[in-house]
Amino acid sequence: MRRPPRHRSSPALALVLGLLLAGSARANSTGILRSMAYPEGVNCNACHTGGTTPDVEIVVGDGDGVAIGATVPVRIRIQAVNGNRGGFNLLTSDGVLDLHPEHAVRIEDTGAYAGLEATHSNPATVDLEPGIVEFILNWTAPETLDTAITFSALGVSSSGGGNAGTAAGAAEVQVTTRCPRYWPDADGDGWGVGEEFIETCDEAPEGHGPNHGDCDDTDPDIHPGMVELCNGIDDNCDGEIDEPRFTPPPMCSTPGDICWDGTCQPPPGLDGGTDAGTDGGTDGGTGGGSDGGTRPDSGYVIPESEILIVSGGCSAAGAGALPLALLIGLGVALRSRRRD
Ligand code: HEC
Ligand SMILES: [Ca+2]
Ligand SMILES: [Ca+2]
Ligand SMILES: [Ca+2]
Repeated sequence: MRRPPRHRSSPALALVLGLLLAGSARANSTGILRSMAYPEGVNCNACHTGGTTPDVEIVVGDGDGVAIGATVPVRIRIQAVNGNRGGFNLLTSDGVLDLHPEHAVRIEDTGAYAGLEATHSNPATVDLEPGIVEFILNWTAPETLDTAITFSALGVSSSGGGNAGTAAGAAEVQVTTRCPRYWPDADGDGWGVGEEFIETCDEAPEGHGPNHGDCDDTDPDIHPGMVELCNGIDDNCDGEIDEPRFTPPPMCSTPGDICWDGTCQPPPGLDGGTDAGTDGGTDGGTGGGSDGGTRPDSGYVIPESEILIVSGGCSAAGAGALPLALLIGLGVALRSRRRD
């Protein structure tokens, strides 16, 4: 562990710094709270030195105001100028910060800053987007109309090597709360269509829903956030049909089965044929195949994008039946999706 830089300074300051370090040395890579670990006004750059200052961006919701009482994601985006890791501290003037399922962060839950301050619980890496270290948390807006709720963040860009050669940038945004919006919703599933909406703090207008982005406004079982079923239909409106195809439960109840052509079936190459081709197409393709089946050749390498987190893992029987390429693919996907 690297020590923070020495400061040529007064004994009083040295004492303060000494106390600080005693209290916060362990807290560094797991995040620092402004309210707790060091006095207000002390920036991350008191200890993070020698690096390039990153641009930091705070995005609250879709950036177009937040409905009173609504919960929206807050993203802290740090330019990865000193390496591919980073940390942050965020303070808001109102509402309540909370965890987002995609990211483990630390929310201050006691004292004057309870629910108003968050820090990283581990340095995050460049993940979602090249060149950007991003943290995601949730924020619930207050029930009052307010045009000036402040979010301010400090974001450190680092490389995994401690505090040397790192630096923090700062960002601040003002967020407005407004009345909820409602979109025309014919099937009554709460998800409307189109760009036009009604904004009102009164009751929801007839035939309108509080969300938008429905991709089939005639079927209440189809809308964003729906569980994707193996049925040849895009149930969750993400533009993809029957994803993730290669996840055993819950997509397919039989361990080892995959979703192919809208039904759960044994994985590629296991339809009783003899095709050992590698053309990635269906059996009978140009990989030397001739088994007449409808699934890919046994040598088909499953794209990583088609594999999502396997909750509960594969059963031994299922795993034994999977081609090597699929197992390697699963391992890669699991590792690349583990975030904190
Ligand atoms: C009192 C000194 C001090 C302050 C203030 C401080 N840090 Fe640190 N930080 C350190 C030290 C020392 C390390 C290296 C040891 C460690 O990893 O815990 C470190 C490590 C880190 C790391 C891991 C770096 C890496 O990639 O290895 C991150 C991220 C980080 N700090 C973020 C922050 C942020 C964000 C702030 C401001 C909100 C902050 N730190 C304020 C001393 C400090
Ligand atoms: Ca609808
Ligand atoms: Ca889908
Ligand atoms: Ca489906």
